[in-house]
Amino acid sequence: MTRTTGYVWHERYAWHDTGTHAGIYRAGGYVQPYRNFESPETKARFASLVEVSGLIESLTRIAPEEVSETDLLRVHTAEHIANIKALSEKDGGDGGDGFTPFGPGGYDIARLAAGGTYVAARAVMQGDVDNAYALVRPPGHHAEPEMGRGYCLFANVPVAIERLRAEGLVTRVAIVDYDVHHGNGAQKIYWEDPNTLTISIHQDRLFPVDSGMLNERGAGDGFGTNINVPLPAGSGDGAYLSVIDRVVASALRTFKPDLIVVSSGFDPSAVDPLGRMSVTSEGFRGMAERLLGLADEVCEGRIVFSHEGGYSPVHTPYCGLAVLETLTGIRTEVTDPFNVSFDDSPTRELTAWQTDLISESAELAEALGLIITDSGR
Ligand code: 3YP
Ligand code: ZN
Repeated sequence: MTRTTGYVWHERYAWHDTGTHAGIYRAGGYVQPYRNFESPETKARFASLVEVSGLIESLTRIAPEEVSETDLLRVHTAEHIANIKALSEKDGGDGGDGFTPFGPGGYDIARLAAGGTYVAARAVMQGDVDNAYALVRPPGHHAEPEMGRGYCLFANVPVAIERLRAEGLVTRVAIVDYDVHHGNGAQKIYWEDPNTLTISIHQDRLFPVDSGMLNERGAGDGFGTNINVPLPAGSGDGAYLSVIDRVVASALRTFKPDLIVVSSGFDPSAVDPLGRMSVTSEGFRGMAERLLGLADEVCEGRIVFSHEGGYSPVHTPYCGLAVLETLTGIRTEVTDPFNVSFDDSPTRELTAWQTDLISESAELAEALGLIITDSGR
């Protein structure tokens, strides 16, 4: 089945300037200057492959627009917004944790990123397209109400969701985050919100090291609607697909959202410099297929992907294309050259120690059924 798929990309996303670093560290002394892992390359090369593969001809391009300060204020503090704005008007600076550099004009590009997620989600909710992918930069899933964190200035996904809510376009939303790092931003923002289900699949204690544990389940009316799946390092396609089948599927069927938003990070890739996981482009394709199937089941196919991390400039484009091919239902003639090195690798298979953790998460997803019934939500 082919579908109409919205696609957001803007050249200004590549102009977000993370400066001179050695990966994540500051250059200087014996640290030779290089670029930041979060450089334009990964995303710009993904956008290039979308063009060169020809898939662009089958996508519905959607132009992003900057969200306003009012939009940001639904999620962030006035102090945080003013701080980013002031730094952006001078030489740039850091988002708040020492790991979130940005250059002059970074405030506007970050608003264009949140706006990219917003226009993609709006197009899906209005039925202009069946589904959508927002290839935005900077990412958003670590940003918290009062500070930027881990390359993220503003919480793109929550800012988009809250604007849709303010416009009466959506009520119940599920966020599924498969970036290798914990989706601490959405967890914090929606901690007490019973109308937003937040699920994060990530490498156990990678970043932030002190969050993303199984026992973080939300509070008050939002108890039960936050589910963490902290997979052991080394998990591959088998583990991730099992998480979708055993945890995400069960939670989504119970929660019945109006819209699924995916925080799409390709840093679980087997060759990512920041993650220690082993997912191939076929693993990402399989996750996308399952997520689309679940969207068909619970919310008439309404699903939007918002790009987060992914730091292999050479592998990210193939992982991203596999997801976009799934969204459109069109297979291009592109093959991922990295697949050969993983085809027979045991790292792709589900192991017993991964299954133990997934079973614990699956219990939390099953518990959601009782919690929702008991509270009448
Ligand atoms: C590792 C240290 C600073 C940023 C962090 C990774 C950010 C990321 O990809 N989050 O999804
Ligand atoms: Zn990440």
